[in-house]
Amino acid sequence: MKTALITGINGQDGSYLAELLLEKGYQVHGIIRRSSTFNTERIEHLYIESLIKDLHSKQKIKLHYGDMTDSTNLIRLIQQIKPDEIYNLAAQSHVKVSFELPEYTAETDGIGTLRLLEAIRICGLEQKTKIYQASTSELFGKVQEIPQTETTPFYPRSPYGVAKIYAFWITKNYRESYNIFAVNGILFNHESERRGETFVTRKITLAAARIKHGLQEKLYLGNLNSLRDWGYAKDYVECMWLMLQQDVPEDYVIATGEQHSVREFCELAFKEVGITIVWEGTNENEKGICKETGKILIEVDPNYYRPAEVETLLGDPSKAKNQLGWNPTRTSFEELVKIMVKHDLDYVKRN
Ligand code: NDP
Ligand code: GDR
Repeated sequence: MKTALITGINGQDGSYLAELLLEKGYQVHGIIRRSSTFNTERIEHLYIESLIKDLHSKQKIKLHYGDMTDSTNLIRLIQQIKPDEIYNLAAQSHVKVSFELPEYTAETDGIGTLRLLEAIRICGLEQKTKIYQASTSELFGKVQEIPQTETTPFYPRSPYGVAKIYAFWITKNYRESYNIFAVNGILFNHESERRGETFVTRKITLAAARIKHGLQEKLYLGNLNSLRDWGYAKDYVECMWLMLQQDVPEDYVIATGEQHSVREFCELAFKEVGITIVWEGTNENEKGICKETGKILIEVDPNYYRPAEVETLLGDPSKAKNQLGWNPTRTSFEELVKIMVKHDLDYVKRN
């Protein structure tokens, strides 16, 4: 039985990856942070299922308290677990918040990765433990080439992007210096019904559901023109695993190769709840109006603008397609929006 350690196991990606690895028969260890409220909602079902299924044998999922800012904790856990694979998904992952918390973001997202890599060395696991680093399309930032590939130059536009660029290079450097099987997955935006509620897609699908149920009046957004290459998180975690199953450690771009605007995402999400949005005005005065009732449902709030914006991202997943045999458009953009809205209509009703 292989053993995996997932940092950020209770996040969106961590929860899907834990499901996948359990299905594949792994013993899964996960790091969670101490919190004053419960923070394991996304993985509770796994924990309970694992307990029931394996009542008399070894429990397949184990959670440990930890933090990417605490080297002693990371070293101790890696020494105890001696994982075959580490998936480093823990991060302060909100780009806008990183402008408010630049130092903490650097500590967690940048130096945190170094701490894990050093822990592998300190424990003498260079030849045993493979490590996946959650790199991001935010590295491309102010894009230098369209579409973006593994060779496109980086130009990050936020403290988050800058912290992740350190993590990218230190991962590559430890691969080259110490022969550790360390890879970067340069993943473009991926969403799901488990997406954090302050990321734009989930904010929109939740608002559409609440407005439909009469629980919210309006949705306030920032940059509606922003273009993203959005995929489905459940499809993307499979690539993380595939990257660690290769003979040679390499970095890969994971994307759909399709681009849509925030505005388009709104139109589609509202259409799913039976509302047609028409737009009036420009820039800060732009409004999304319900065609059926004439009510203003979407307004721009400049508070959601970022000090520096990443205007457009579009990935070229050819390498992942050819080398990993991965299908980039398993879940289409339209299906993704449908899945999220359907979930949120039920979720809003239940809550
Ligand atoms: P989430 O924000 O949903 O999850 C992040 C996880 O990291 C949470 O479990 C969080 O714990 C944990 N975490 C945050 N800070 C620390 C810390 N100091 N120590 C330990 N754990 C910490 O992110 P996603 O699942 O969406 O993303 C996973 C990774 O992939 C992240 O590294 C992200 O930057 C990266 N990424 C994501 C993309 C996306 O579109 N989703 C695209 C490209 C890269 P808690 O619940 O306690 O906050
Ligand atoms: P992003 O995702 O910054 O790409 O980072 P987010 O959903 O936060 O923003 C996408 C785009 O939408 C614009 N936008 C808004 N964003 C938010 N959050 N809230 C709003 O109200 C709003 N209005 C418009 C943003 O300006 C932006 O252009 C995500 C994270 O998961 C990162 O961790 C990951 O690395 C990248 O995707 C790839």
